[in-house]
Amino acid sequence: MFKAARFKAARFKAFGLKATRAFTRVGLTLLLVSAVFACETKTNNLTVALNFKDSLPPVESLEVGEGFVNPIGYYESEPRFSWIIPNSWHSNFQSAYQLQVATNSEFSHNKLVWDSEKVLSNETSWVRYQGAPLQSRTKLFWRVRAWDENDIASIWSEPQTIEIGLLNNADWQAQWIGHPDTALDKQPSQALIATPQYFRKSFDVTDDIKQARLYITAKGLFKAHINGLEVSPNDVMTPGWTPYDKRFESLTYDVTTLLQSGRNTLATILAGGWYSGRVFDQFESDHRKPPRFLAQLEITYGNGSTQTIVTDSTWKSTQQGPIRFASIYDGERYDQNLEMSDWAVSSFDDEPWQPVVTEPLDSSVAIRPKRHAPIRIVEEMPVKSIVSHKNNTVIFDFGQNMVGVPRIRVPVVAGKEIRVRVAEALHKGEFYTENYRSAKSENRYVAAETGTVEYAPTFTYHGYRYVEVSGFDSRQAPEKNWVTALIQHSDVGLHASFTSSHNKLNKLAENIVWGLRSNFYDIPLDCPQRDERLGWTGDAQVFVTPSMYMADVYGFWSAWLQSVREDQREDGAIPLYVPDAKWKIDWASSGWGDAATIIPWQLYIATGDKSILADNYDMMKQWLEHHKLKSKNYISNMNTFGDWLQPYPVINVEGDNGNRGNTDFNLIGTAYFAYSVNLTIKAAEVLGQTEDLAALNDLHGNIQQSLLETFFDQDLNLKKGIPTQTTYLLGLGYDLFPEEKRDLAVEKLIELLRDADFHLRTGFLGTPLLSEVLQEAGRSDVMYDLLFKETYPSWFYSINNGATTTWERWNSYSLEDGFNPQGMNSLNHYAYGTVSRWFYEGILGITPIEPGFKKIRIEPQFTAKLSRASGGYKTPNGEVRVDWEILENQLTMKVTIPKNTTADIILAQADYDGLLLNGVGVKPSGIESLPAGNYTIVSTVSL
Ligand code: RAM
Repeated sequence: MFKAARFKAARFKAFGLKATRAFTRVGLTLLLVSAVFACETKTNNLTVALNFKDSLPPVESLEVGEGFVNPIGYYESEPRFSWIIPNSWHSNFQSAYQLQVATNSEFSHNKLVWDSEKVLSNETSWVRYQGAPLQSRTKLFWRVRAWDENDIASIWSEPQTIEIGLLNNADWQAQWIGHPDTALDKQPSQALIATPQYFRKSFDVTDDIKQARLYITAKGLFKAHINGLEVSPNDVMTPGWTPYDKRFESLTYDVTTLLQSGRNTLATILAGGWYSGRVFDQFESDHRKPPRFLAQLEITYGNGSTQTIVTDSTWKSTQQGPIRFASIYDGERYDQNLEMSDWAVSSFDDEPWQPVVTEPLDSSVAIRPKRHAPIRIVEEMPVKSIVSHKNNTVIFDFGQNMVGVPRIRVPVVAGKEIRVRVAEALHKGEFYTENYRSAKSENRYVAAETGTVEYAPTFTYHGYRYVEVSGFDSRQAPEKNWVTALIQHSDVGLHASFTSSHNKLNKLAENIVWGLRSNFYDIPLDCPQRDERLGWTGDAQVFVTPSMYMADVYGFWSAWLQSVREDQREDGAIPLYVPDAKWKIDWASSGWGDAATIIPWQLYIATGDKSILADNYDMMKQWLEHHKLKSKNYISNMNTFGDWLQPYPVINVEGDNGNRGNTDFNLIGTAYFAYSVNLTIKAAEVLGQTEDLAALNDLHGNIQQSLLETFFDQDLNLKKGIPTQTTYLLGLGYDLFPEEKRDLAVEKLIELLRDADFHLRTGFLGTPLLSEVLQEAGRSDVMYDLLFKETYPSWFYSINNGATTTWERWNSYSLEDGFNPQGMNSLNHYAYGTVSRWFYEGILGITPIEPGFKKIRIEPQFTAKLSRASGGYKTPNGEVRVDWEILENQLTMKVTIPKNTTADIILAQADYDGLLLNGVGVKPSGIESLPAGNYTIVSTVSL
């Protein structure tokens, strides 16, 4: 329940009392006045609010589900609604809300579908709709008003809309269609399957259109056109990647304005993508599934009648279009000679095209609305410099490693082939693609006429910084504007804002954001460039919280978790990467499969949305069953990738490449077993699954005891194997040592760090734990030492060697020697970017005390190494910001706390005797439970 009294600002008290009385007295009249008032506020919100004492300005940032604004094609039949309290409220807290959902925007009484009535609650996020479940295509309006702690109501928000997508397979009258030559009984070759298919269908529009929706998806990738125009030019690689044996995502487009009266044409290009191209496997022969296309265009006329155009046997198709070949890993081939001008408009003669083959929908494979933003072209980047030009080959440098496709605009000679290759880095000055392994990542364009062509591939993507173009008209001198990078990623809002007084630290922060941007490509990828690009679960679990600080990625992660659930095996095993239809590697790994418990829990902490736990709770429990299956006497024997890519591994077995590091595998497995049980206990508590608690608590106790007895002596020395930094990080980070031995464990860790001259000896699993463990132990000084190290292995080592993204290995590359010759070596892996979490939680000191940042702790870790740090985090309640500056031990810190939250500010290094909060002296306890507002703190600090 809401406890506002303590924070009530005295100066608004009288106002509040008057208003409350007024509200009860005038009741309905006030509602009517509010409605009139709502119109007026459009012109002058604040002035009107001040004049009209009984109403507060409306709530803001109204969203459906994970950040959708007025969505069409929405995926839930019982949506969740969220809003935030605006800064223009004088008061700080919500004490109640009312949410209405209606079939008209006037919210007339007889049109209400659901009215929550006034609910006494401070909740502003994830409020679940409780009316009758919404059906496919339903279009509704919703609005919210809220009351503050003085029971003064806001006016209603502007009406918002929500439209449901096609929720069931039964909603589809369409059938899958394909080019007849690709029919399975014709045993199509791999080459034929990799040749894009073109489809078209013309139809008449007979009346004035009120609304038209295109529901669309593919087994493969599609690019749709209506009357020659692309339906959604910026959406690429749709529908995206899900476990295709379980589910495809459909997209919904509003195409009302693309249609015209009379003859219209719906047309599409279809390619194999992740469905039937090469994915991880080395041999193309493994992929013989022909791509298929599915679309349903639903037109509603002004007179209420409807018309539906579906993919069926009346469509025509060809494989003789200009895109001759398309592959995620290998790039695209385009032949200008085969261009079919106007192929997507009604006047085109499709006589030579063939009727398609059709396939019915498979009832065991769901088609569901896409539940997160598609990959889009989000930015165009110009070339920074031309690196070299010799023998009709030119190399362009964008100055930034990133992901997407290059668009070329180059002079060509008829009959010649232009070759466009990409690379992440140069090796000793030469174009280097070895680290792409078998991925050819090459686009070819055959020119039909001499002149200038513009071309960007449609059905592939690359991770790159450099572009090499050859075969152009050699009479022309290359210019920088010949190439533009079309940057693509899942269209998540970016709000990483950390900066400091230290340039290298800022560069590191920037590189980490590029790591995120490069690898959030419909699913969380390990890397975006070589013949891999998979949803590796271990990388994902370490990066989930850091990513939440930098971008609006809740929808991205919750969508991917659905795929993880779908791919969980009967014995509870979680695949090494998701989607994973193949299970080529038939085992689960500790630290990787634990994504099943860690990601839901971390998302719950960041958002406060219990449904993420409810949706995944069964998966979490099933994963524990798998842990049990792989352990004996509570000691795990599960396979593991270990502390992946730990530097300086001691290699005991000949032929071992040392990638898995030296932390004992069973210790890692047992620590993750315990941690996963611990998180499941917490989830059970939140969800009220009390019947599970006794057994889970017992299990946790037993694992912890066995772990201590098996691996450690009384003084926490490791009984066998090599003690590593990660050994103690796991014990401390996952709370496995008894309370009275934590200090001892910290000493052991620091001893090991000192042995390494305060350099890292940690891989994927250990590295993310360092900051949290050291800060909690009061040793942020050590964390700063590690963070500011310049030499290998350290974060700044990569910066010193020209990195523009985070690397897979601590020594992936050096300016002097070029690429590390080890085979597996990407320059764009986000795993070591987990340290960004500490920029927000440590350097700025922003952490949630309560899930969803309802209560916030602000505990910045000051250091003599930095004179300034600033940044913010977009919590579900609004932005919390911290800016601090220290000049000669004099701290000035500005803090912004969002409405409807409170914050405790803890300044361990401050001298409280002279501390001023907004000019007033306070005791340390005086900086607790601060309500929303802007604060300035001045104090001397000892560093
Ligand atoms: C590599 C991937 C990934 C890692 C696995 C174990 O191939 O790139 O980052 O999680 O191996």
